[in-house]
Parts: sequence; C-alpha cells; structure tokens
Amino acid sequence: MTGPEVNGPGVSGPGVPGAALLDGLRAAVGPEHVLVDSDLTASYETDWTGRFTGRSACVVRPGTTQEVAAVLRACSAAGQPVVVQGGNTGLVGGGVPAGGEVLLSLLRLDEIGEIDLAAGQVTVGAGVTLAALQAHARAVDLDVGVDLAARDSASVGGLMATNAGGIRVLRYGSMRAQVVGAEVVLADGSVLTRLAGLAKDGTGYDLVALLSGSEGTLGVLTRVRLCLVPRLRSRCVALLAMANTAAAVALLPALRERLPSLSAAELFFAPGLDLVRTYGGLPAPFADNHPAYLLLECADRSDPTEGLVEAVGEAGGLLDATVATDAASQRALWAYRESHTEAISAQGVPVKLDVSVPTGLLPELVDRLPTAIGNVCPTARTIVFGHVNEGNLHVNVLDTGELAEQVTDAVLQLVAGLHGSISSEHGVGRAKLAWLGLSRSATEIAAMTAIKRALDPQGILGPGVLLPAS
Ligand code: 2HG
Ligand code: ZN
Repeated sequence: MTGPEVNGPGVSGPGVPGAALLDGLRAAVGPEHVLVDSDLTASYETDWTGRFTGRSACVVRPGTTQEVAAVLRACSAAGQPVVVQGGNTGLVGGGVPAGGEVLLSLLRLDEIGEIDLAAGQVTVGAGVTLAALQAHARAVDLDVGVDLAARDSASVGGLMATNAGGIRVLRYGSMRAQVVGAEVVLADGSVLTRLAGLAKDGTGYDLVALLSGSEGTLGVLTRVRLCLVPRLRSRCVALLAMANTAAAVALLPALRERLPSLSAAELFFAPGLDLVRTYGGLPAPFADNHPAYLLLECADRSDPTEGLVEAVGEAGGLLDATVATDAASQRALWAYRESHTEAISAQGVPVKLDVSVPTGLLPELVDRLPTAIGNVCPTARTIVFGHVNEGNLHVNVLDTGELAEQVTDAVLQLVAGLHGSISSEHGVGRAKLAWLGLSRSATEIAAMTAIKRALDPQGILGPGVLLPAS
C-alpha cells in the first residue's frame, strides 16, 4: 500500500493568497464561503482514492454564476491559479489542488430546472448530483442517459467536464452525447451562455461540445442542459459465467443484433469477484467458480425477460448463467460489478488506469496485462473489470510500492501498441498527463494548447491538468 502523494514533482505547501485577493473572494461569495482553515479545507484537498492530495490557497464555494464570475475576475486580476471541483469523485487528480490553487467547489450550484417536456430537456446547476437529476427526470417518466456507480456524489458539471461514460454508453453514448447546452464562466470572468438546446444549429464552432472533456481547463461550467431519455421501468439482468474475455466479446454481435433493449454489458473476473464477495459478504453467484463473468441488462417499456433468456439460451461459450427479474435480485447481481471500486480502495491506494482498445483486441489486452505488469512489478495485485462493448477496461493495480509510474507506463504502452486510448472515460487529469502523447498526436496537442491559450491566456484554470502548466 502506498500513502497519498502530493501532486506533481516539486510541489510544496499552499500558496498564501494575498490579503487583497482574499478580500476580493470574500466580497464575491460572502466570507462564510471562503474556507482557509485546514480543518475545513482538508476534505476538499484529497481525491476519493486518497492518491492525490495538495494544499489549496483556500476553498471558495460560490452559489450563483455571477459569484463564479466575480471569483474568476478576482483570480484573473491576481494571476491566481484555480482548480475546479464538483463531487470530488474524479479518479485522475484533476479536481484537487497540486498546491496553492484556489479550489472552486461548485456544489452550491444545485438548482434543478423544470423539465421542458416538449424538447425532453432540462437545465441544471453544475453541482447537482447525478442521483438527484435521475430522481427529477424519473418523476415525469424520463431518465438520464448516463449512469455510473458514483451517482450519489458525482456532479453534472464534473460528468460533463470529464465526458464521463459509465454503464449505459452502449445504449445512449457518453456524457458529450447527452449535453445540448451549457453556461460557462471563462477565465476572465465573462459568461458564455448557450442553453436553448436547439436540436439543429449550424452556426459555427460547437463550443458546448468542446467543453465536454475539457476538465476545467477552458472555463468553469455553471449550468448544463441535457437531453433526457425515456424511463424504461421493465428490466432484466443476467449474469453469465465464461471461460475468458474472448468468449464474452464473441457474444457481442449477436446480443446487439437480437436485443435492441440491451442497456449494459459489463465484464469482471474471478479475482474481482472474490474481492467484492469478501468485502461485502456477498454469496457466490454460482455453485462453481469461473474465470470470467458478463453482466447483461436489458431495459424496455415492456418486459424484456423473454428476449434476454432466449438470447442467453442460444449463446455459445457459457459455463453457467442466472437471470434476475425482480428488483432485489437484479441489485444483488449488479452489486458484484458495482462494488469493485469500493472493495479495491478498501485494500489500499491503487494505481487506477482506465483504458480502451478496439473491442476485438480486448482479449489480447487482458491476456497480455499480467506479463506487462509483472515484468515491472512482480508484487503487484491486479484487478480488472470494465465495459466490454466499448473495449473499456479498468485496470486497478494494488501493492505497487514505489513502482506506480513504471506500472502505469507498462500498461499504457501496451494499450497504445494496441491502438487504444490511455483514458477512456475518467479523463487525463494530472495522473495521465505524462502519457497524453500516446493517445494524441503532436499536432492535436498543439491545437489543444492553442485553444487553451486563447481562452485562458494566463493559464490560471487547472494548471497541470490535461495539458502542461504554461
Ligand atoms: C466504473 O466503471 C468506474 O465502475 C470506476 O468507471 C472504475 O474504479 C474504477 O477503476
Ligand atoms: Zn467505468
């Protein structure tokens, strides 16, 4: 197990904001929303995994867009770096300070707008949690296209800023595909508002889409407009036991073709199942242990059970299978998959990697991982799981000691060699910055840097997140 590490090389204690800046921040949001005491700031300054931590100059908690604008005007005038934080569920260190930034917490931007039924859209504050938005949408028989295990804490602004994926990408795409408008405060405090949610709009650059995945480096998202999806109350969940990843991948074409209601296809393996069972005291899903498990969910207006049972019955390569039709047994099957993250963190501070490869190459990636990691860190314990349809694997490595960077490099080089992405759905943050060149060409990085400089010429927003600090 390793202890928390301070972000970035050579970063030391907090920068002390000048009295004039502190006065400006207090005037902007009210003195009670500027936290300087380390007892009060500590919970904001370490990420969920405990891996990334750094002292902030202070934590500022604006309650309106105008207050965010006033904060950024003050920071911009002082050349003060800012890091933006939502629910602090990020896994790449992009929402916690490296040392000395003003930490802008957006959780007070929690207004939920009325649902526009004609358009099937809603505008919400960046600090609204995914779970709160889901409850709001479900009250009128709609739902949110993105779902993930951190739903109770993850905020809509953070989901957009990282272009989050999750368990429904197979059906609805990632966060970028849900977003139809946004309000953003730029580094100089000016407010860019594009919230009409027009389905058709041919007037030039798609600035809203550009902000999806910008990780707080181009502006501060304050409101987001999302398109909603129909609420599908009838669900069926199946857990299939398989010999390996190749067997799971081989099923995908038939599943996609036969099951238009397919809404999740999640993969995990025997070591992960052992861990979550021990952690949560969960019963075994099958009489025997098996190497790999594929969890499928279908969701529809009418009961999708028959179609799923038929498809499972005809599937090749199954070692065992179970189907859950009532909500409690469905939750029990999902718990095997969704408690992976928590069970792993209970073991220590993992190296967390979130990679994707062309889906057909996923079996090769899974097969080659143990050697790639073992070669640089023989003591490592690796737990992998992920979203099989997108070729997205979460590689969690425990017990790496001082070798976290070498392990990261070995895995990301392997992924790059398989034409994959070094970050599939968690973002680049600080954790993956050094490896961005494995997934983006020099020309792309130069274009991204030019956009960053145009919108944030002083480089005060998220320095060292996604792109090197300027
Ligand atoms: C998930 O799919 C999340 O559950 C978290 O993306 C992945 O903990 C992880 O590595
Ligand atoms: Zn995931």
